[in-house]
Amino acid sequence: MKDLVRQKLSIHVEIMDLLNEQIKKEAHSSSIYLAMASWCDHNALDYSAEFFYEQSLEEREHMMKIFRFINDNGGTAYSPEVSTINHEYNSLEEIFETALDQEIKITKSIHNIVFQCRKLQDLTTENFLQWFVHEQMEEEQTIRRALELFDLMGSEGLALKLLDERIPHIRKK
Ligand code: OFO
Repeated sequence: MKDLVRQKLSIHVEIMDLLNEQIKKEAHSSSIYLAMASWCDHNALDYSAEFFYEQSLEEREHMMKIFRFINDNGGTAYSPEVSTINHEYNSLEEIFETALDQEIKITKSIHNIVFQCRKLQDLTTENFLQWFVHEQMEEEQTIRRALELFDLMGSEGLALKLLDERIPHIRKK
């Protein structure tokens, strides 16, 4: 991008680059969750499959929010490439543990951009990212609620089926 155009951005140039990195991370999350939905579908865990289909869509929406924010503020958003998506899992519990790790990584990444915004006095982006800070807190809580179910109910045979039926209730309305 030409320097003059970059100087006209209402968001800081370094922050815009971090936001483009975040677009890739959100796209990656969306694809990871789609692979998880597929695994659940193949293992007849219908409610968990629905949860991850929805989660995948939400991550795409997060990606689009950032994408539009960059373009609306005079920057250039880059369409992300996504690679190396794991499709092999040993259990539903492993899937939710992996999902929690992924969300924690995303939370750290969002917090890092907020810290950089403060350093560079980019108040516009800091304000925009507050929604994501809150969203991440909720997403981590939701997945932790799923993991608690494994401790409470177990994960073999009928217990797994019953646990799967509880999955639609882990999101707070
Ligand atoms: Fe949960 O990752 Fe998006 O923000």
